[in-house]
Parts: sequence; C-alpha cells; structure tokens
Amino acid sequence: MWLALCQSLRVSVFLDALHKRPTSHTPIWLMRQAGRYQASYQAIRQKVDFLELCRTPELACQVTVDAVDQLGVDAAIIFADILLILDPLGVDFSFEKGMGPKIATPLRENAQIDAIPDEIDVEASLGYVGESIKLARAALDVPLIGFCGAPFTLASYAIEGGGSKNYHKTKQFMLSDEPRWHALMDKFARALGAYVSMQVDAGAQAIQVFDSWIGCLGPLDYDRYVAPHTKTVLDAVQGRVPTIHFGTGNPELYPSLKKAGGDVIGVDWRLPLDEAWSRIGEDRAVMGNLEPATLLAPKDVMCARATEVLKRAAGRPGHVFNLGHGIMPQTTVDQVKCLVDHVHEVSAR
Ligand code: 1CP
Repeated sequence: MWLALCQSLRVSVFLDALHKRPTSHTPIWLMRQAGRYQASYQAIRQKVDFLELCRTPELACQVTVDAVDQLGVDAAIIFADILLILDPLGVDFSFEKGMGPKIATPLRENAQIDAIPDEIDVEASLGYVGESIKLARAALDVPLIGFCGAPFTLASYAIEGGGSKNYHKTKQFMLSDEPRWHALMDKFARALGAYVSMQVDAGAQAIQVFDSWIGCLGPLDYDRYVAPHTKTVLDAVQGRVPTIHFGTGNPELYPSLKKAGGDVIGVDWRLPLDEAWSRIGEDRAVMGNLEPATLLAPKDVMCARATEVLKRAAGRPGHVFNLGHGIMPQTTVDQVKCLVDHVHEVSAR
C-alpha cells in the first residue's frame, strides 16, 4: 500500500511539473544521463557498438533503467539517438570510435534531397525504439521520456556531414534554395512526427524535441526557415502527452521557440533562469538551466550553483531541474548523484 503510494507520487512529480502543477519537490533528470561517464555503460559498450546498443531493445532498456537506478532521478529518457531516423530517410551514417557521427554522403545535390522519401514506415524501420520503450516502461517506476531531433538539427548533420562549428553549408543551402529547403525540412518533420507518435503509442509519457544546434540562427531566420517544421513535429503529439522543446545557444530565440510549440521550453545556461522564464512567459513550464561544467567543479561550488537556479525558479510550479545541455563524459557518477540529492533536499516543500 505504502509502496504503491510512494511509487505513484514518484511518477506524478515529474509529470505534474510538466503540467505546471505544484509538486512536493522540484523534479530533476539530466540530459545524457545514460552514457560514457558510467562504468556500467562502458562495460556494455565493450561488448556491442553504439548503434547495436540502440537497436537491441533489451540493452537499450537496461541502459535507460541503470541511469535511473544509479542516480535517483525523477524521469528516464529512452536510450536511442537523434540520428537513427536518418536510416529510413536513406541517409547513411556511422559513429567512429571516440568521435561524433559521420554521414557517408552528405546532402549536397538536389537529386539527393529529391530522393528522400515523403513518408517512412516507422514501425518497420524504427520499431526497435518502440520495443525499448515498452520494456523500459515495464521496468521503471518513474515516467519515461521519448525524443527526437528537431528538423533543423537533423538537417545540419545530414548536410554538413557530421558536427559543425559554423553550419556554413546548411545556411548556404537554406538561403540559396528556399523551396527545396522547405521541401527537405517538411520531409524530415513529417517523418519525425510519425516517429514520436509511434513512441507515444509504445508508452512514452512525454516527448522532448532536441534542437541542439539551433542557436546558430537569429530569430528572423528561425521564424522563416525552421519554426513551421518544428511545429509540425510537436503538433503530431500535442494533447496526447506533454512536449518539451529544447534549444541551446541563443536565448533571443526563446519567444520564437515558444511560438513553434512545446508545453515546456528547455533552456541552457546563457541567461539566469528567472530572466529566461520571463522572456518565455509564465504560461509555459521551463526545464534547465545549470551549466554542465559545474559538474566538474568542487561539490560545494556545484551545489551553490544549483541552489541559485532553484532560488531563481522561486518554487513556482512548472520548473524541471536539468542541465543546460548534456552531461559531459568527464563527469563522475558520484558528482551527479550529489547534485540529484542536493536538488531534492533543497527544493523539498
Ligand atoms: O560512444 C558512445 O557510446 C556514444 C555516445 C552517445 C550516447 C551515449 C551518442 C553518440 N549518443 C548517445 C545517447 C543519446 N543521444 C541519448 C540518450 C541518452 C540519455 O540522454 O540519457 C540522447 C537523448 C541523445 C541525443 C543526441 N544525439 C543529441 C541531442 C542532445 C544533445 O546532447 O544535444 C545529439 C546532438 C546527438 C548526436 C550525437 N550522438 C552521439 C554523439 C557523440 C552526438 C553529438 C555529436 C556532436 O557533438 O556533434
């Protein structure tokens, strides 16, 4: 009886915060909470490569659940990657050891873009992510987040051929051939919409859209070239589960991100939380905004910075504690656990 009550409370804290309902403490989870900084993850990766791990539901489930068990966070995120959808879109990619993603033949020619399918069969191509979600739901006592990359961030990988510093090729294409740019973004957006719908069908209780590299654009270009397509993705699950719209790098974009959609806006560390929230407006929940590098600092410094974020949130309903971007691989599990405990303790109401 007690156990059932505690479990239902643990479930509701995160989802209540997404809905801007008052909670007993500020829920916390961390982007990239499953990954290379964990010995348990490294042990699995010694046996299978990264893509095989993503495509094996039992292992993806295990990695998802291990992170929650080790850290005591209030939500899980399914173990997968934003690039997996490039498979059914016909864009070949790989992960080289110790490096980021590499696209075999980056999208540079009109014919390549025209050849991308208008529709994909998500069950046939990405059904393994749905299977991971079903297994993880059965094993978890906290809510499970599904996710995808936003059309712009995904397009930037496909066009640049991997990670990029300046996104020159992406911007050149966007500014040179607007109709074809919109055609590409629309194909990506509709595929992504079908993908996140499938994740919700499988049991994902919230969806996060990662526009990790959107900060290279200004608001006018964002509104014109990107917003309608991210909206397509978010609209695909709107009203079914809460959505988190995350972007980094340029706080001037927050009003535009909000207009494109998302019940929750994910913010980085470039503005203090209260300022970011007032730019977004208090009608939305927010997620963030601890600088990831504070996890590399002494514990007292990290905890003081976390307390500062909580102070600026001022206990208002609708704050989910997170980093402003993913956990760095140099971080220790002990340090992350210390942060989670500290946030739970200091925010207890
Ligand atoms: O070597 C390894 O084991 C692979 C490292 C790794 C991991 C652990 C990659 C390669 N992806 C992931 C998992 C992952 N990626 C998750 C689930 C884990 C969790 O959050 O707990 C998620 C949500 C992602 C999403 C993702 N992949 C994003 C968006 C989030 C962000 O950090 O901005 C991006 C940009 C990617 C691309 C990607 N995949 C992997 C790497 C190293 C990168 C980034 C490369 C770059 O900097 O360009």
